[in-house]
Order: sequence, then structure tokens, then C-alpha cells
Amino acid sequence: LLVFTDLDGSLLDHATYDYTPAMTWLERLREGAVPVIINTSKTAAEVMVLHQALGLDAPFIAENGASIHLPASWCLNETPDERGWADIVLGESYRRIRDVLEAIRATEGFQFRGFGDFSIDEVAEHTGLDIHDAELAHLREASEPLIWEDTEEALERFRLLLIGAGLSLTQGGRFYHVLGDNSGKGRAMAWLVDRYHLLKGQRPLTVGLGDGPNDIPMLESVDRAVLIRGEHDTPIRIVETVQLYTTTQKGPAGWSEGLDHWLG
Ligand code: 2M8
Ligand code: MG
Repeated sequence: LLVFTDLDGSLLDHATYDYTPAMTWLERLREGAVPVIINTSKTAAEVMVLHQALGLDAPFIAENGASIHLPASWCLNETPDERGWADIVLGESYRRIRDVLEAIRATEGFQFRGFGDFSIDEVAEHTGLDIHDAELAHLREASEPLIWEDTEEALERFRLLLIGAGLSLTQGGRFYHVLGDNSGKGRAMAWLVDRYHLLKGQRPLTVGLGDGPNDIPMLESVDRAVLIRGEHDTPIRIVETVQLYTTTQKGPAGWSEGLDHWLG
């Protein structure tokens, strides 16, 4: 069994980033030696702090699937660095993403602002993170969160121009995110399922939990999906073939409700 989970609005409360309502289940999963694999828009620097606080030993996925981080026990031909981690980048580099965004903005005149345009203080203001955490969120490696300040029509044109440049657009709880088109939460998850298969000789049963549009590819690839009631009005449609449970509660309380349903 592998549990894949989004953070903001799922394991963590959307506004306070608290996870205490999920602690009983986290403890049960630890006792059962079930890997809890974080799959988030957050940067590796942000996840590393939480990974330690939660005492996890599983791999994790950062920046909406753009990078995968393996502890030594999940490595095959990768060599862990001095901290004991091997990093795999599936997506485009942050530099290339910013270059494309700046070129598109210059030629099209679209109104948007990304983390690369923000100071640390502005990141803190827009996310509700404290300055230290905002600094970690600012350390982007392979995806750019942005606030769209233009029309819906312009957004559709922007989306097409990104595809033309080999990039893609997805949506989290607060921001749009631009990343390489060969990444995404579903693809990174599939990579780790394959790795587990190679290591253990059998495919795992997978449970996935998420609340946002960016979680759809992950929720559509797991055996048991939990759609956590979100903050946003964007309706989330999951293909009907998926074994899906939709929670009545939000954030970490919904997270536990979903695990009660599938594993209780
Ligand atoms: C951003 O991601 C969230 C997650 O869904 C969002 O779009 O709302 C990221 O920039 C992440 O690095 C940051 O920690 C988070 C804070 O709300 O916002
Ligand atoms: Mg979320």
C-alpha cells in the first residue's frame, strides 16, 4: 500500500497549514509501515521541513510533479547526496520557464505576476506563510506559481502559447502553476509506483488524496481516490471509472475522513 497526498487544503489546512486532525491516521500509517508520499506544488525546500516534522521516511514529489526526491532506500542507480537524498527533475528548469513567461508577457501584454516578480514579503502576503516559509516557497526549481490578473479569454490564449512552448498550466488552491508539459502530479506518481514495483517485485495498492484541479491527474491514476472538499468554486470532475470518495469535511479532517472510508 502506498498513500499519495497533496498538502495545502488536504493534509494541511488551507489557511492555517495545521495538520493535527490528521495525526491519528499518520500514526496508524507509520505503525503499519505504509509510505506516505507527499505530492505537492510546494518546493523541495518547503517539503523537506515538513517531512522531518512528520518523521516520514518515504520519497516525495515537489512542484506539481516537476521533481521527485528519493531517500537512499528507494534508490537503484541514483546516488544519494550528503543529505541522503537523490533528486530527479522531470520538468523544465525554472530559468527556462521564467524566460518563456517573460517573452510571452512582452509580446502579448498579458497581466499576471509570478513568484519571480514578487519579493519574499509579497510571497508571504499572498500565501499567509511567515517570512521564513515564504523564503522556502520562493526557492523554485521547476515550476512558477502565478496570479492571473487578465481576462478568461486571455488565459485561454496564454494556455495555448504555453503548450506551444512545451509548457503547461495547472491550478492549485491559490495560484496557477506553469511547469514542463511532461511533468504533473500523475506522471510523477506513476514513476514512483513503477519504482516500487521494481524494488518489491509487485505493484502496490494506491490511495490518493487531494482537493484541487492540479490533483486530478493523481486522483485519476490511483486505485482509491479521495477528493477533499476544497475552498475554490472550480468544479472538479474525475472520470467515472475511478473509485472515488468525496469528503464532507475540508483539509486534514477531510483527509482522515477519506482514509476512514477506504482503510478504516
Ligand atoms: C503555492 O501552492 C499552493 C498549493 O496548491 C497553491 O497554488 O495554492 C506554492 O507556491 C507553494 O510553494 C506555497 O507553499 C503555497 C502556499 O500557499 O502556494
Ligand atoms: Mg491542494
